[in-house]
Amino acid sequence: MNKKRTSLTQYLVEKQRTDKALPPELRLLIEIVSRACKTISHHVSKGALGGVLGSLGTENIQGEVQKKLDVISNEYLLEANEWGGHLAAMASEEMEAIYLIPNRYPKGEYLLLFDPLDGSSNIDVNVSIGTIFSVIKAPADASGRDICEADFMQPGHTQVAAGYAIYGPQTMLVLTVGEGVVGFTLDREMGSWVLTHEDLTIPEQTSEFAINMSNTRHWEKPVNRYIDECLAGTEGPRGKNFNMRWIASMVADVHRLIIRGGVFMYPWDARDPNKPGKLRLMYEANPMSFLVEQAGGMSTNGRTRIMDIQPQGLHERVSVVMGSKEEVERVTRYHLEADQAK
Ligand code: P6P
Repeated sequence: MNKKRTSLTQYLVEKQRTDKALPPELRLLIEIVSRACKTISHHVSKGALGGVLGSLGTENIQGEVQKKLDVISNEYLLEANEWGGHLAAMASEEMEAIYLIPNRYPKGEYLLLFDPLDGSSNIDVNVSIGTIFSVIKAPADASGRDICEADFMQPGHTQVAAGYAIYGPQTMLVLTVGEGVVGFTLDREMGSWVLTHEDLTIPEQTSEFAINMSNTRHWEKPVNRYIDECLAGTEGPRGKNFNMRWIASMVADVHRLIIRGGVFMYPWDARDPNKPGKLRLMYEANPMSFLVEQAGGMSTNGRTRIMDIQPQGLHERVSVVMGSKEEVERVTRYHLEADQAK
């Protein structure tokens, strides 16, 4: 007899029975997003055969070249979620303004934010990419009026669910509703998400860091101090050797540290001093921080907990240091020591 397989639906139904953290509308939202991710996975895996590679010759709100799959993925998530009656509005990396639920559909109490296809610069070279999503509740006073961007300006600790789908050798869905982190692997033959990682936990210690080293000369001194100590290996103050990885796809780099530990860093750098960082707070750093903290890790902007940052704008950027607790604590301590020495 094959080992019993728990589907995403069964996991959510059983969680809903035992746990207030999963109201029916939130369960529906997660199932619908997971179904959209299955569709995106299908198109991503077709690659050149599906005529979906390459760029559109347009730019998104971020000023980044839009890949065909960026726009296709965004449309799938909008179409999948707009009719269900569980959402009041959506927001996406690919759209400047928020997306209001059309009046022909009922509205719900949740706000969904997403990066429909993160790491899309990797699409054409067949490297893992992913979809990141974050769920918050619409303000209580929002019922009966149109949602506005200000309603999305909630710190990351207000999230009620977050997750990502990673389109790699396997397609996986990694999810939290605030009670730990679970992982599902897509069974393509059956078209179902199967629970394969019941309790994802990040080791507090690690010997692996992920950062784009080509920016070394642009970093703040505390980042140089931390990385230099890692590179000094056993002869340095850390007394151990470190390994480095950089996939340049946040979903893939963070998935690795959730599975086996590590620290992921995209710090502020002097190339564009007015930008606090490259990654976006609302639909990249916050959902990933929720998952990392729920898996026992830590996530700061180098100085303060990312999920305590009060957002000022839908597409604002943030410096990111997240992963194994001991390393994030060290990087953050170095920043605070440098500030005190000023
Ligand atoms: P760089 C992808 O474009 C992304 O937004 C993240 O997924 C990734 O971590 C980062 O940018 C990579 O940036 O500067 O190394 O290309």
